[in-house]
Amino acid sequence: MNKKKVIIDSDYGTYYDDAFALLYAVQNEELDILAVNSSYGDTKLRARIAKKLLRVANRSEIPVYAGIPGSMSGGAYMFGFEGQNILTEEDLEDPTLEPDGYNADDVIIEAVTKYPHEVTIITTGTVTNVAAALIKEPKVAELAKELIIMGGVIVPIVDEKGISRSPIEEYNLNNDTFATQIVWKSGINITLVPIDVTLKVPLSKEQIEKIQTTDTPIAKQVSDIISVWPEQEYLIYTSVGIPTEFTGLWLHDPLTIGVALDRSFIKEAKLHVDAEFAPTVILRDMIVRDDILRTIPKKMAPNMNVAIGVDNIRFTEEFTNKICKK
Ligand SMILES: [Ca+2]
Repeated sequence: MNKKKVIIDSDYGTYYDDAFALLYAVQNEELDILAVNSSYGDTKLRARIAKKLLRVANRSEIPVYAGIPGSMSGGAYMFGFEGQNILTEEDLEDPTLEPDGYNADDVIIEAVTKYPHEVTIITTGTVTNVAAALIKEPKVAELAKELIIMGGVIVPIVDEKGISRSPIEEYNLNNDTFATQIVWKSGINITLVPIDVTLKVPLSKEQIEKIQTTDTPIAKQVSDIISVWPEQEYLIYTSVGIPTEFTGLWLHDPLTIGVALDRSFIKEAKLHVDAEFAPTVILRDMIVRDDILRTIPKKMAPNMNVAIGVDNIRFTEEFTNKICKK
């Protein structure tokens, strides 16, 4: 089988879904995962989380590289619960869970140079490591097959209560605005999977139950992560000044893996998308506002592929089945 070569670059630990994405990826034999990179904030800790997840999945042969700590835009948030129900106290000291290297950006350059036009880079955190690779070696833009990004907001969505569930300032791109602009302008072949589309793929109650009643190491790990997510979500929202009840388990990051596997999961459009940022990196999620579109200049040529719809039932079923696969 001609496997699809991918690098998965992510901010493991903040939300549940990076872990879900990695565990979903390793359950797909058609993916050749060349490397797993960590991004944003404490990348050493995030790499350790990825190492542990790969150990749980019995895929410790996949190398994990810590990326640039913090962000290019200065500062980074850590919530303090990163790795909860993934890393034990012993895991924090385990030398076999140290990253395989601290040069995620070089790993990107090496992979696309070794396999020109074959490597799909998937980012489900900030694009810091990709930006660093592009600064060191601008040819990465031409040599990479594709960059699939979970991030951004194209069409804000408003729920039945009238609350905007798609943040005005989407987390991944906003957490490193400098890196985002480098990547945007590089000419690399981008497919953007924005949060307004990933908010259409929550796991259903039945799908969660199926995972919770499946007795495999991977399904059990996902269940353990699910069990602490309501309290983590509460902490995240209250830390940005918006108390909320538990809302859902969206497959934000796993959808990028789904797109790498099968593009028919999404409906796509070629759009010109620009990045708009607030003058501060303070999160201002959940502002009620439904009158904006993030796609701007009509007269400008498209600069990326954008997911504008998703086959949510087929994707969430596929995800659940793969997580529960023996
Ligand atoms: Ca993420």
